[in-house]
Amino acid sequence: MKIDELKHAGLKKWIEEAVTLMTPDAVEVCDGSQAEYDRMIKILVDGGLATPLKKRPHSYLFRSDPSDVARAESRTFIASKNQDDAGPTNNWTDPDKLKKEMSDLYRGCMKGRIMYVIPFSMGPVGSNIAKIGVEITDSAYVVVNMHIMTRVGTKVLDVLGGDGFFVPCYHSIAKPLAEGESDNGKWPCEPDVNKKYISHFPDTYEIWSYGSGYGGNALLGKKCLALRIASVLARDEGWLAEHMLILKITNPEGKVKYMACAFPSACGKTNLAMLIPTLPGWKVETVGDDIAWMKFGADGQLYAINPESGFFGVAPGTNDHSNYNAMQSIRENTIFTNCGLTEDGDIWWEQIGHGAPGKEIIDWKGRSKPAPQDDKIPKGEGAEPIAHANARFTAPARQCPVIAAEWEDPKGVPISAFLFGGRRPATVPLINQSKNWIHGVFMGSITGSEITAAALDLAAGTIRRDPFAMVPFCGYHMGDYFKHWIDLGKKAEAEGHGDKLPKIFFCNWFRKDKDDKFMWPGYGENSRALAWVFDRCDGKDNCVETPIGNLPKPNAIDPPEGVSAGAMAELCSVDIEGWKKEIADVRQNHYPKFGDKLPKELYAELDAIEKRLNG
Ligand code: GTP
Ligand code: SPV
Ligand code: MN
Repeated sequence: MKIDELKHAGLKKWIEEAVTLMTPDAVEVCDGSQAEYDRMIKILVDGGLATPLKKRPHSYLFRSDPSDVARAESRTFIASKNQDDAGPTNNWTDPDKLKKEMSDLYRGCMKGRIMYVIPFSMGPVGSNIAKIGVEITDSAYVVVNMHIMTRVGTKVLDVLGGDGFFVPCYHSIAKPLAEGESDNGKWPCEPDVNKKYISHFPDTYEIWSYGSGYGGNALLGKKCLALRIASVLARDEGWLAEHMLILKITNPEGKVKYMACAFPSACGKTNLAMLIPTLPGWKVETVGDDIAWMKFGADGQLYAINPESGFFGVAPGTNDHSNYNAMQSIRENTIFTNCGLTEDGDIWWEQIGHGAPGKEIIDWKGRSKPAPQDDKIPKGEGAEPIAHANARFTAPARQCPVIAAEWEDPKGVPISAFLFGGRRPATVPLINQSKNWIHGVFMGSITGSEITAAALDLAAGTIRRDPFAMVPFCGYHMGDYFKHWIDLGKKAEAEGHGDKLPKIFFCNWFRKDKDDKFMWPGYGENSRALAWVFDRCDGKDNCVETPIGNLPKPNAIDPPEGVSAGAMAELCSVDIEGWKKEIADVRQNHYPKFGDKLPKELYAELDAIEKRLNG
């Protein structure tokens, strides 16, 4: 499609401005067809960027530049007019200054390349919860990934009509081509991390990204639109845009509930969303694995949709035992980035469940290495894994064997419970129910986790507070964000719907013993905690009140194989001294960051829990 054929005058003008600034050789408006996908793939294979995988139909491996392997948080900006609107957890910069700086970079940045215009819908096309974005990009890799992760093309333009609202998203990989030059197998991007930009303009709902071609930096529907910009829209319009998976769970009697769970990046959302319960008779199905958009219905119930249509999942650690359904989802039509390549033409990564076939393997940097005999993460000095720790697969959600029938229902699914969690080697119990909504918001606000490889510029392994798993993704001041959560609860209660609010839980699959071993086997065994949550939502008498919340009664959760009764009791009890330290840290180091914007209700919760711990 040509620009002239577009019906939306504002869209046309915006594209024309971008063309003038970025000077591509040609412009194409994406129609979202299979033919278009195949054509992009051919360009990527011909350019030496994609390797077709003999073992997986219509699947390709990409190797990115070593500078471009994860989200770049230090280069992610919230450029609100008021610095105070960005808050202490975001990098703020003045929007006019940033636009000027980036316009200079964008000038001529697409020379020698094609500009692709991608109209996309976050959420089922036409759903009243869905939002439309349009991404301009010079990356065919972005086009094929957007085809999988979002709903792309002419059908979106039809809904947009002549004057509909869309979020304009600029993206460039920052690698113009000289006459006769081609990518020639080298991932194009700006290799200097400090020259990459992932910028958000919340006052005007715009996104400008420059220099990175990877994941959330480049697929702008995902973290940029569906979380950072959408969180601002949600605050303004009274709904929630959250870094949460959505799962459907059915008990042995056939009763169904839906849960939405927030864990930081690489802390187990995709795994939990697709888990195969070890508890007999229980079933889990997937609605979404990363993002939830939620609105209250006229009946006072909170309904959630998954705005995405694919999974951009962490590859290492995924195997038939840990996540069988993900392994099935990636058998075909899948894009792999930064995995190993085996001699027989398949992907490979650490903890995939088996060693690599043949004598040699190509690692994520394109080097030939001896094929590993087992799938252990290499340890010791200079040891390098074959796949990057943040290697990912992009797969269509419809390929998941346990995708829930209602995953594309435009009205969403009713949420009974929220779970917050992270990687906490100590202190935080396996599962804990909040005393009420505000106490639940308090627990969400103090969530912390060990840092993972999902962000470029943070020291993996250290613990940081990541309230609601939203620190990298909240597009405004997090003190206001906490208030938004409190207000939604108060409003529901004032309207007589307090009993329909989701119950709030705190979980931790990552407790470690003194030998640094996980105390809880995780994965499918997490169904034991989910079953307890399910029964709590039905008011079952299976908990004991403690200073930190409602914990499972002794024996309420059967220990899985390999977990002793003693370990189980430890996982489900309050570590009073540990919690005293936790609370002191929140008071001294965490809450003061939010200044006056920290809602007084949360300080009251902090006082109350401290008193209970000392009592
Ligand atoms: P993002 O896509 O970055 O938001 O990550 P995510 O939250 O979806 O995490 P994912 O499910 O991809 O899991 C990340 C890593 O954690 C993988 O290596 C998993 O194998 C591992 N993991 C997931 N669930 C568990 C669990 O219950 N226990 C343990 N020990 N590891 C887990
Ligand atoms: C995350 O980091 O939480 C992801 C991957 O889901 S990315 O899309 O790159 O943000
Ligand atoms: Mn994520």
